[in-house]
Amino acid sequence: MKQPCAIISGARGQDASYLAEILLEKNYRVVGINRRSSARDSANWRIAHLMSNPNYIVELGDITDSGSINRIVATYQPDEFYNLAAQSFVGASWNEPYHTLIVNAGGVVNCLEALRQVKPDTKFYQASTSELYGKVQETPQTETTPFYPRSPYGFAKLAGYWATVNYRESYGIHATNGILFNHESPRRGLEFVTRKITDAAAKIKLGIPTGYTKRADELPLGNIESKRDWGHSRDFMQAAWLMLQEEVPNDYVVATGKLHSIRDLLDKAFGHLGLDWRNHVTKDEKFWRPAEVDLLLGDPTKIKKLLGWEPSYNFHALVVDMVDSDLRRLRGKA
Ligand code: NAP
Ligand code: G4F
Repeated sequence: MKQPCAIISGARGQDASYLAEILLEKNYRVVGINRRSSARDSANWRIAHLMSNPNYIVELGDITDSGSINRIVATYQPDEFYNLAAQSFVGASWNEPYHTLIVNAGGVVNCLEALRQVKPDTKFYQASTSELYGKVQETPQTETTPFYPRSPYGFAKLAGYWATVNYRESYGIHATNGILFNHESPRRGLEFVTRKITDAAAKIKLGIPTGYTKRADELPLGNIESKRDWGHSRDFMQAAWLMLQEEVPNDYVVATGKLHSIRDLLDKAFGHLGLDWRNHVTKDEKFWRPAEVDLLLGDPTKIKKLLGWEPSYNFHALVVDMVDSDLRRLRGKA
């Protein structure tokens, strides 16, 4: 049997690192696309362990540069293309709205065009998001819930979502949207609230300054009233792979179906280390957003029924995994 080949854009990101592991375990040839970074070695920390695998190749490319994507598709003739590249931080999207639009919408069109022109039978996965629901119109959110994005990140991703549907309907491309709710892991970026909390809790436990203010044990946060449906990145990338194994392209919500507040997260993370977060958390306007998404809760019935997907991590296991991992990483620095 011919060895399958998959391209993953945004290869050094959280999700791409887990997806590459999943595909390599299935004997794929994996081509990761990374944009140039002047800090290449430190930027590649999530995929450093994959670099010596002969089935893992890294190519320099940027999804806003159509020439680079066309070249990579033409060279590798992939069976599957996972577009995970994005300006993925909602908070930053108000500071860089145009850049966010170009990457999160224009970049999707570049990937789809490359496939249409060069390899139209490639199966395409678009990393869509629960941020499309924004100011939610019903709860829980399903594949048919109307969208109401609340940020430049959200409205750019909305265009990416519809570009994916449009290339499916216009050209018959096997193009699928995974509408993924928040998913985290020990590899999550430190700017996202989950990892910001688990990292700070571990630092406080070990007596290492959190680094936010002059007070060594302070954790400044924004709106801690918001609620999310948090799962694990590895489980969610398993769902992405399952979607592209289907004959017919489709759009799927991926979520745990369980709602938790940031207060629950603080209780769990600090509590796991015998700490009380109320002694450390302060409010800082800087971390508030011009428009907030108060609540996101997904209904994963469709993917469970049609693809048999089940998450293996619950909220407790996810938070404990993240806190323990931060503790292990930081112990050498205490
Ligand atoms: P992440 O860790 O921020 O990874 C995104 C990657 O995209 C980064 O490595 C980044 O490169 C790369 N990138 C940014 N602009 C690029 C460009 N123009 N060309 C090529 N690469 C570019 O995010 P993630 O959590 O793994 O998320 C993966 C995807 O899923 C994103 O599209 C995100 O919007 C979407 N999503 C995530 C979640 C979630 O909860 N994690 C939920 C729904 C949807 P640098 O390392 O150079 O910055
Ligand atoms: O962790 P967050 O930054 O994630 P957010 O905005 O939900 O976005 C993530 O999930 C989306 C899927 O729904 C993805 F599409 C997106 O790419 C990203 O992965 O913020 C979560 C909540 C927000 O309500 C925010 O206002 O936490 C609140 N929050 C409160 N204090 C904070 C902070 N968020 C951050 N990042 N930092 C704070 O200090």
